[in-house]
Amino acid sequence: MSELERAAEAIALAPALALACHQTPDGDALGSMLGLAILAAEQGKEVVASWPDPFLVAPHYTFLPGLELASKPMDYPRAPDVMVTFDCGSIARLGELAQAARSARELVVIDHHVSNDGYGTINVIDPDAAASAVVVRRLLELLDWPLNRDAAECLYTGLVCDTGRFQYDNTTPEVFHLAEELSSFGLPIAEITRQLFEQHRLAYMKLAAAAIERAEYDPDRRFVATWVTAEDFRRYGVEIEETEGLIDLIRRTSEADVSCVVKETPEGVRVSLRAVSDFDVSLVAVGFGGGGHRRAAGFTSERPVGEVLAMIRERLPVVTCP
Ligand SMILES: [Mn+2]
Repeated sequence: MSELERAAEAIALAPALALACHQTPDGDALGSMLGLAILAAEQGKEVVASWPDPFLVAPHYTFLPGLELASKPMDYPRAPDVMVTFDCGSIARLGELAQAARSARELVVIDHHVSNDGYGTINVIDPDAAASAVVVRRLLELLDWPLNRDAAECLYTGLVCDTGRFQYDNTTPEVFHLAEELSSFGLPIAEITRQLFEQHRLAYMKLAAAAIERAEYDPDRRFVATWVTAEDFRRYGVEIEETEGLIDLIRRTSEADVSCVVKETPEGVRVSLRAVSDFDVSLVAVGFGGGGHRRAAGFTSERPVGEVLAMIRERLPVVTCP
């Protein structure tokens, strides 16, 4: 039996499912989890869905159907019979829900992070899948659970987020086939796009302007980096969840192969890395205890911003220009 078949069997037989995705969930983490949550509830299963504190959703994801099925991590079962994690590359990214994951009888891991270490009892991990939502769609096929419009909207969100709106090189024919299938449920594509990518509060725009203004470029490494301090968040009145797309502005720098945004949080700094060259930024992130993909990765650290940036720079190749 394949891992996908084992996952489908475990999920099909379970009267109750405990679902979880990674901390500070993105569109794919939320979309893949909520998509399955909606359909499992439709099948008459008892569903709990959560992610670690802070139990918040970035404003651009608040439209997602199924959020009403989510509950706080403190209300999560301590030892679920069958638990399923989505888009979560390591057990550490489950935060306080890691304990439930360790105590679960069956832990199904649904993911596409190349850095995933297979912490489940059943591991459905496909690093070639463009999104965890793609893996969820394959699972639904085996389960023979029909899609509905709400679940399609969730999976579409995962797909469009993790392919950078069908622009990254993970945008395969399978991605377009799935997009076609999902959009056929009458999804409001323009509305979803604007909500996800095309609107921000002016306060965020001003914070982003300040971050771009202070960006530093290292020509020897073709590396561009900027940072947002705790003071910036205060001054502009912006929450960290709103700044998820900041790295997508910085990575447009045409001189740079690798880009980075460092954000100060009360628990330390949060680092996002992107690459447009063949350099694998997930290796840098793993070196700091994080993870991700070749071209998009991240980690957290308790070191100060300047120190973290210096350490990243040390790990980047010096590019010799002809
Ligand atoms: Mn993902």
